Amino acid sequence: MSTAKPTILKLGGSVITDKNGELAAKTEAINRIAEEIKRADMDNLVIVHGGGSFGHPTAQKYGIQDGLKEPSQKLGFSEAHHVMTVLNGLIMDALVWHEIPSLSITPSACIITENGRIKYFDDTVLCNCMKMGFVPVMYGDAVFDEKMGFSVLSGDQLMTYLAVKLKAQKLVIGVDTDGLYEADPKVDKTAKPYLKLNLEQLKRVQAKIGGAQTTDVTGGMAGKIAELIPAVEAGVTVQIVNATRNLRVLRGLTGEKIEGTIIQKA
Ligand code: IP8
Repeated sequence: MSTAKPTILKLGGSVITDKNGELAAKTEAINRIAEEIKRADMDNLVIVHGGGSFGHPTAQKYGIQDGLKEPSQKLGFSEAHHVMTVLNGLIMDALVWHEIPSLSITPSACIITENGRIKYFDDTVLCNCMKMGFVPVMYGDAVFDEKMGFSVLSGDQLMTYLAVKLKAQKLVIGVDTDGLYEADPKVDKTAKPYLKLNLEQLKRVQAKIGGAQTTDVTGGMAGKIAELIPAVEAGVTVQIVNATRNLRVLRGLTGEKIEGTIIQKA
C-alpha cells in the first residue's frame, strides 16, 4: 500500500472533447494522455474529467443546473448523466488499454448536493480503490440535489473537494491554454500566462476577472478560480498545464519543469 499523498489530475472538457461539436470526443488526445499517465507511473493518482460537448449541451437543453421544475426534465437528467457515462467510457477504454488499473466511480451514485454544492459523499468505494492501488476516475455529472431535486456537479468543484478531502499534495489541471492568463488568450493574443501565484495573488486575479464585464470563457475562468481557492488554502500545490500539448500532463504529474501556472499557498 502506498503512503504517497495523492495527486489529482483534472482533464478539462475542452481537452478531451471538441466543444464546438456535439458528443465529439478527441480520441487521439485521450489516448495520448492515457499513454502519458501510464508513463508517469504514479502512486495514488485520482482522475477527474469534465463534460465538454457531452454533458453541457444536454444539461443546458433541459436546464438541469436550475433544478427540477417540470417532469419533462427528468428524461434530460437521465440523458445528461448517460452521455457523461459514454464520455467516461471512452476515457476508461484508453486507460484500461494502456494497462492502467483504474475504476470509474459514478458521482451521481455516491454524491448528493445541496443547492449545487456537495453535501453527502459516500467515499467507501473511492477509499477502497486507493487502498488497493487502483486509479479512481470520476467526472462532472448530473446529480441529485437535496433542495433542487437535481443539479450539475462540475468536475472543478469535485477536484477541489477531493483534493481537500484526500489531503492531496498536488492538483494538476489540464486545460487547452498554457496556464492561467491575465486575459482570455483566445481573444487577446498579447495576453501572458502567470508563471507563479500565491494565494493572495490568486485572490487578486479572481477579483480582477470576476469584477470585469467578461466573455463566457473568462467568466468560466472566474468560476474555476473560485473553486480552486479552498484547495490552495488547504496547502495543495496547483499546476495548470496545457494538456493539448505533448508531454505536459506527464511532466506535470512527475514534477518536471514545464510551461504553465503554479499556484501555492505562500
Ligand atoms: O465540464 C459538467 O462537468 P464540467 C458535467 O466539469 C455535466 O463542468 C453533466 C454538464
